[in-house]
Amino acid sequence: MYTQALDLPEPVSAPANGIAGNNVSASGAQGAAVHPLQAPSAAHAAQHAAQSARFEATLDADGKIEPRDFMPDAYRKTLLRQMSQHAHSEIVGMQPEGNWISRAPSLKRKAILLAKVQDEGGHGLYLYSAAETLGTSRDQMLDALHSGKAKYSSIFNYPTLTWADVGVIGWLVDGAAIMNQVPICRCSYGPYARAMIRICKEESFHQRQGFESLMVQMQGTAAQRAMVQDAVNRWWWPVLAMFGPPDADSPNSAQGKRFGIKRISNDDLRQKFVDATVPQTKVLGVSLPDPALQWNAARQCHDYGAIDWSDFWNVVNGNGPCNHERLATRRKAHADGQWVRDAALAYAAKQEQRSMKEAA
Ligand code: BYC
Repeated sequence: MYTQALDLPEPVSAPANGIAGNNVSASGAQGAAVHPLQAPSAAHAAQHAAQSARFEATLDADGKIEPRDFMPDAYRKTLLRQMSQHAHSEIVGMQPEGNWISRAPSLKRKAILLAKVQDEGGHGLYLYSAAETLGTSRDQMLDALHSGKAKYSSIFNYPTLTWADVGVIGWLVDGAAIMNQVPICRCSYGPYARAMIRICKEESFHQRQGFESLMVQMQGTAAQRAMVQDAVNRWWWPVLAMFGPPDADSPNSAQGKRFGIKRISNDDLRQKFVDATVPQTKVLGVSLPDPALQWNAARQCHDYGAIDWSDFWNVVNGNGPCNHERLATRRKAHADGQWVRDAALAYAAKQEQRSMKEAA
């Protein structure tokens, strides 16, 4: 779907202004390499200034930065942080719904759920591949996840207590994910933007299947309707928090916007999500657990109640209801898959030996 060169250029030493970069221009042309121990020369400083100017001009023109282009360290770091967190969220996000594959109420629902959970795994793989183009290996990213250093979305640390939770995750969690991720299709980093196009198409199917599953349950018995309402009540506030802290408390937003990675702010996305969801609740016949929720004619959008940010930070800091379980399951899955990685490496080594023998 998207290709990206992994043969990243050698980094050059940090110039006098302390911003290290690689020696490839925004147009992909190779610049003059500078030895790491050599003092930054005037020529090097000029080269760096030209590269930075081309980088800024690409951003101003809404162009794409590609893996072999020059990029400032701060850009690389910001992207790696967000893309790796995003990839981790996708693979940890397989767990809450994965728990229901063996308990799906019909063969049809089981097949849909299997496909959805597999899709999430696939999204993680696209995103790890895209993030690797920034020069950090998948192993390094996974180590950061497994050691508890890396973040993943808060939303996956809540339990899935009933079958209705699976529908609500599709409807609300994937719905929120689409709201957040469609603007990322236009982000300035080529591999991330291209990966997001396919991911968003799949998320759209995920959201629809969740809504359809809930529609069927809402046409069932009173107990089924109560189960759906209970799931909506439990997921609504964590889903709103999923968009991230309020803009005023979002330390990464300014830089994300300047770099063309973040196109719409946390609060604006949250507002768009509330406004899109309220009419859907009417079709479904559920209510949202927020007495303050009401249409504001002056603002032409909904007012909603205060989010409990202490709960959000508690979860982000590792103390949510399922953080320990999610991480333990992830570590075990990784350890259980060691034999697959070993087998793949052994096979690749054998193939290489064979082709070398043939070439000799
Ligand atoms: N959970 O300055 P801010 C899916 C952190 S999975 C945890 O606003 P930023 C799916 C944030 O990282 C899709 N942490 O940050 C899968 C930062 O900490 P650091 C998940 C959060 O980056 C399976 C700090 O709070 N989506 O769709 O400007 C089944 C301050 O925040 C969260 C993505 O990953 C959170 N919710 O904005 C179903 C989308 N929110 O890094 C569905 C890509 C904030 O400074 N990511 N933090 O230590 C983004 O768009 C942005 O990174 C965020 C945060 C909007 C999440």
